[in-house]
Order: sequence, then structure tokens, then C-alpha cells
Amino acid sequence: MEPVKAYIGLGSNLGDRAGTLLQATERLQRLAIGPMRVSGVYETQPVGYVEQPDFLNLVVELPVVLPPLELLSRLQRIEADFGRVRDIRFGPRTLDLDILLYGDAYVCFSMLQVPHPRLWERAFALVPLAELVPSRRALGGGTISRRAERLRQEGGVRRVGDLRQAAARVSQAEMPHPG
Ligand code: A4P
Ligand code: MG
Repeated sequence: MEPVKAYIGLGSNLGDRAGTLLQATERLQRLAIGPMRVSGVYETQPVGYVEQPDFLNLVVELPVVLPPLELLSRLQRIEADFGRVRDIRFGPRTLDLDILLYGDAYVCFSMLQVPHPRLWERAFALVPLAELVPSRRALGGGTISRRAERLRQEGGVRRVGDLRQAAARVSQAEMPHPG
């Protein structure tokens, strides 16, 4: 099978969000056949269920030779490994992994639709995706970058730096004061 670039959206709004995302990207790298690219990290207001903490979101580009459903099941295994803290039903989650794009393919199974059906309306997915593939076509015409810019203006997403910076900042804040 020819390698395909899959774009995975990561979200976390429970526990050590940046640490979880850093570890999750390390797990994702192991699914790839070459180096992955990683967007910046964004702090985003919750969409859908609004009574929950803010998310950290980012997107990775993963060169894979896994068919779509196989990729989904690998992602679900990773989610489950991080999901043990998830105890509130329908509540916030330690880790959410979504397949946003799978090459140029349209995938439509009952358990998997790609491009992700809600991608085009969601700044928390589209703004980081636009860092990786700005000039790709978006649904309804125009580029991903144009569409992301329009969504960004509605607010609710703020770039907080790259992943390693974000993770380092958290662990520093949690370090006890000297003396
Ligand atoms: N599924 C179908 N298509 C896909 C796909 N392209 N990628 C199915 C991944 N999964 C896909 O997902 C439910 C089912 O979707 C899966 O079993 C799979 O077969 P889930 O992760 O169990 O549940 P969920 O994520 O809560 O549901 P859903 O409907 O996927 O929600 P979303 O759309 O993922 O939204 N606000 C901010 N700011 N940031 C966020 O990251 N995330 C959500 C979850 C809501 N609000 C958010 C964020
Ligand atoms: Mg999901």
C-alpha cells in the first residue's frame, strides 16, 4: 500500500492536558512510517457541551500505510490507554483522537466518516490543521487557510505555543517552590 498522509486532531480537557498530548503524539509517531509534523497547541473554548473546562487542541500529520478502519482502531486503543481518568459520563475527556483527513480520500462507514463531518465548522480543528496544509481545498470552495481565518475571527481559540513549550510550562508550574 502507498503511504497516505493522515491528519489527526487531538483534544484534551482533563488532567495534565499538555503532558497527555505530548505522550499521545509519541504514541502516534509509532503508527507512522516516517516523521510526523505537529501543529502548534491551541487553548480552545468547549464546543457542544459548554459546561466543561477549556481544551488544548492540536493536529498532527502522520504518513501511514494503515487502512482507515485499522487506523481508527489503533487510535481508539490509544484513547483507551489514556481514558482511565474519564469517569464522568458525557463529561470532559482525557484524550480525544479524530481522523480529520485521510489523504484525499472520502471514507463513509457507519463508524467512520472522513473528512470528519464537523471539521469545516470547528476552529479548534481547522485552525491547527491550517498550519500544516494551508492551501488545501476546503468544503464549499476556498482554501483551508481562508476558512480557518474566518473561524478564528469568531474567537474561542488561542495559540499557546508549540507542544514541547506547552508541556514544559505545565510541569514548571507544578514544581514546588525552592526553599
Ligand atoms: N467516528 C466517525 N468518524 C470519525 C472520525 N473521522 N474520527 C466515530 C474519529 N472517530 C470517528 O467518537 C464517537 C465515534 O465517532 C467513534 O466511536 C467513531 O466510530 P468518540 O470519540 O467516542 O466520542 P466524541 O468524540 O465525544 O463524539 P464525537 O461526536 O466524535 O465528538 P467530536 O465531534 O469528536 O467532538 N471543543 C473543543 N474546544 N475542543 C475539542 O476537542 N471535542 C469535542 C468532541 C466537543 N467539543 C470540543 C472538542
Ligand atoms: Mg471524537
